[in-house]
Amino acid sequence: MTASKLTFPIGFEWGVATSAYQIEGGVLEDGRGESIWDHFSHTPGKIHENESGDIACDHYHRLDQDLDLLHNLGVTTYRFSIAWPRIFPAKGKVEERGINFYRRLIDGLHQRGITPTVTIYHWDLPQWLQDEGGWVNRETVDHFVEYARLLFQEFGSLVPRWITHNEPWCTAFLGYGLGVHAPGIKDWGAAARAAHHVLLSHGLVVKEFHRLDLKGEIGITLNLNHVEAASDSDPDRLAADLADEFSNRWFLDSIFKGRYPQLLKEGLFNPHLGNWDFVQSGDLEVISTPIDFLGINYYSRTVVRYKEDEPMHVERLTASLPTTEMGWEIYPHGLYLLLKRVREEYTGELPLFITENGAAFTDEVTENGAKGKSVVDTKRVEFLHDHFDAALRFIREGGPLRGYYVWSLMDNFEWAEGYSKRFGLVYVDYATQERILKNSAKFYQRVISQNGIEAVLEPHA
Ligand code: IFM
Repeated sequence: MTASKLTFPIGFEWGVATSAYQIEGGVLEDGRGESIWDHFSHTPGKIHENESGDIACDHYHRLDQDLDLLHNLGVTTYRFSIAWPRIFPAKGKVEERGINFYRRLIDGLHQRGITPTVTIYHWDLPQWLQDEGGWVNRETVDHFVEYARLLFQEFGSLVPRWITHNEPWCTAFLGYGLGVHAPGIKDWGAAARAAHHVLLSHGLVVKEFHRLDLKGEIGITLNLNHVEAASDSDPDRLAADLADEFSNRWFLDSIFKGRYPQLLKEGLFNPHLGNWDFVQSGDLEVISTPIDFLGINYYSRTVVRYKEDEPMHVERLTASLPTTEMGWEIYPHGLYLLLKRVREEYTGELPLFITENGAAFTDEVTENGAKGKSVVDTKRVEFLHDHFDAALRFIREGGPLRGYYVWSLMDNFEWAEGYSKRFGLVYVDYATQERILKNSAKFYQRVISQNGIEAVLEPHA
């Protein structure tokens, strides 16, 4: 029996995503400067087993091989980020060799018929900027605009889709609030300030892009969460509202409505956030400069209940559904609900992209003699199938979802988790740098070539 097919619209874009620090390695090559992630990962005790991105997937030295890998997968677009410290290794210094690396990458994609999607900032702030306060310092905003302008001048005619920031929530709150990401600062006042400056830099770069009258499109990628209350009680619903403001509306309201959400302003999160004197007149108009698309990273849902003595009165429940290796609940329906909600409340007919979705599972390489090596990652195949299905439900209701980038092309440096979590479609043997296509990569090849999925996943897949 052949399962029936669920087909995506013609022209739907299929991609994979990576980021510079997570795959490139080559941290001392061609005049690259230090980033906050070099600094942080070299500080003992910050990263799982004190690992770092020094070598990562050695992508910097294996560019052609990895471009062929992308071609082999059949993706129509590739989302990667540019390492700011390769371009501006020191204050006022531009490094041509860094620019040349990305030119080779972009040209190599075009030669293989793959459309580049560039993330301008995926967390690797130059350390020289952190030494001046990083995102807490408003002047970093001007440096970001200068950096983006240079990228637009160099690559503006070659890159049709630009993403200003990847997951500003993580930049601000993991980096400056919880301190579990670089630069490792634990100060919620600083985190709120950093969040505002990241958003401001986003708006100014969008303006700059339009001022230069470039042909492509520009947007931002947010990590959004489907938040649910543990019960219908008023306190639990308030907790869900608070969690939603903190993880979603802080960014959605400011970008799409030009205001910060109400509960935040009423200070329900305080005293942790300090005061809001960093918001200057006109900032929110800049932040809400119209964009051409919204990128959404979706991984899981969050279920919360009210707890008086929790810092934000929000307690996150432990998982009740099966989880990935990250401990994140597997909840594909949340993707559908989230897309629907974002469209209804914020974006209307604005194009949407899933700029990241994927899963970490424990993978094992099997030797099959003459047939070579394989990785039977059935859980990842099921995960992707069910999330594609959820996306398709949204599209069938008229939802303007234009493309999907799976996280990630290959296993890589998973930030504080080091190399312990594997998100790739392609397995990386870090000892030899061998790349091995997992079954999920083969599944994705079929999805792309058929522009669709089977209605019910067949057991062999
Ligand atoms: O690896 C990260 C990526 O850098 C940003 N989004 C989430 C991924 C998985 O944690």
